[in-house]
Amino acid sequence: MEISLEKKFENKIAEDLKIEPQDWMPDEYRKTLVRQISQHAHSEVVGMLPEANWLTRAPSLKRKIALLAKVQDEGGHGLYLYSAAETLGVSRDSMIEDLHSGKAKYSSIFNYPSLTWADMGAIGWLVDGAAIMNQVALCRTSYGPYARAMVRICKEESFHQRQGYQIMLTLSNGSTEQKEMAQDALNRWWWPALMMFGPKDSDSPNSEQSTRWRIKRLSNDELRQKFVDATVPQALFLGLTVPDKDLYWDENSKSYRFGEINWDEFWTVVKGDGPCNKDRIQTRIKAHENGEWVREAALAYAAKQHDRSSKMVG
Ligand code: BYC
Repeated sequence: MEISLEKKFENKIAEDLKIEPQDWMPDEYRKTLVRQISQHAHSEVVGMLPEANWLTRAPSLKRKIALLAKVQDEGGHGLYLYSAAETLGVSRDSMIEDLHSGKAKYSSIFNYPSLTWADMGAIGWLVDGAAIMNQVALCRTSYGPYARAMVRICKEESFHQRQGYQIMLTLSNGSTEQKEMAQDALNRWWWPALMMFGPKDSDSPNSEQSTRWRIKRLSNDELRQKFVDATVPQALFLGLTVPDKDLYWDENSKSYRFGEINWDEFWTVVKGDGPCNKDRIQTRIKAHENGEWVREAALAYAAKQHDRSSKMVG
C-alpha cells in the first residue's frame, strides 16, 4: 500500500530528516515557515539601523572596521533568509512590501534607540548573544534551507557577540565615566534582550504546533533561561550590575531566577508603538526607494547577459 504524502512528511519529521523545497508539506507548515523566516530576515535588515547610526562616530578606525563588517554581515543574513523564504514560493517583493506596510513583524529589540557608543557594546554582547542562543537551536530546525542558512549565520553572530563584549570590557575597565556608560547601556538593553525570545510559553500561540513540526527545537522560556544563565556571569566579570532586583542564583535548579518581564511594554513595541518603530520603517522605505536605480541596473545587466547567451546558443 502506498503511504500518503502527509504520512511521508510526518515520518520525515519523526526521523529528524530535513524537509526540502520540492517535498510535499502541509499548507500550515509552509505558512508558519514563511512567517518566521521572513520575520527573521526583516529583523536582520532592520537590525542594521541602530548600529549603522554609530558608524560615522566610532572612536577609532579599528572599531569602525569591526562595526562596519558586523553591519554588513547582518545585511548578508537578511539575504540568506529572504532566499530561504523564497524557496517556499513567496516573492521577495511581497515580503518587503509587508515590512513596509507594517503588516510583517520584526524583532522588537530594534525599536529601541542606540544612544551612546556603549550601546554598540551592549547590542553585540546582549542582542547578538540572545540571537545566537535562539539560532544555534534553529540549526536543527526541520526545514533544510532555513537550517543550513543558520549554520553560517551563527558563526558570524559569534564574532559579533565577541566584538560587543570586547567593547564592554574596554569601557568597564576605563574611566569612571566610561564604566557608567557601560552600566547605562546594560540597564537599557537588558530587559528588551530578554523580550527577544518572545512571550512566555503559556502565552505563545505558535509554539505548540511549531514544536511538533520541529521548526522550534527549544521553547521561548527555555532559550530565555539559557541566555540568562550564560550572560549573568559575563556581567559579573565586567563588574556591572544586571538591572533586576529579583535576580538570584538558585542552587536547587542550578540556574538564575529572574524578575517578571514588562509584557505590556513588549506588546506595545510588537504592535508598532515602541520608541523607534515609525522611524525604523520610514528609514527602510527611504533606503528601498534610494536603491531603485541599483535594482534597475542589475536587472538590465541580467537581461543583457541573457540576450547575449541566447544569441550564442542560436
Ligand atoms: N519581536 O507564538 P510566538 C539579529 C511575535 S536578528 C516581535 O512565541 P513564534 C541581529 C510572534 O512573531 C535575529 N514579535 O511566536 C540583527 C508572534 O506573532 P505572529 C532575530 C515577536 O514565532 C542585527 C507572536 O509574537 N531572530 O540577530 O513561535 C543586529 C506570538 O509569539 C517577538 C529571529 O527572528 C519579538 N521579540 O516564536 C544584531 C529568530 N516574539 O507572527 C542582531 C527567529 C514573538 O503570530 N524567530 N513575537 O503574528 C523565532 O525563533 C520565533 O519566531 C520567535 C517567536 C521565538 C521570535
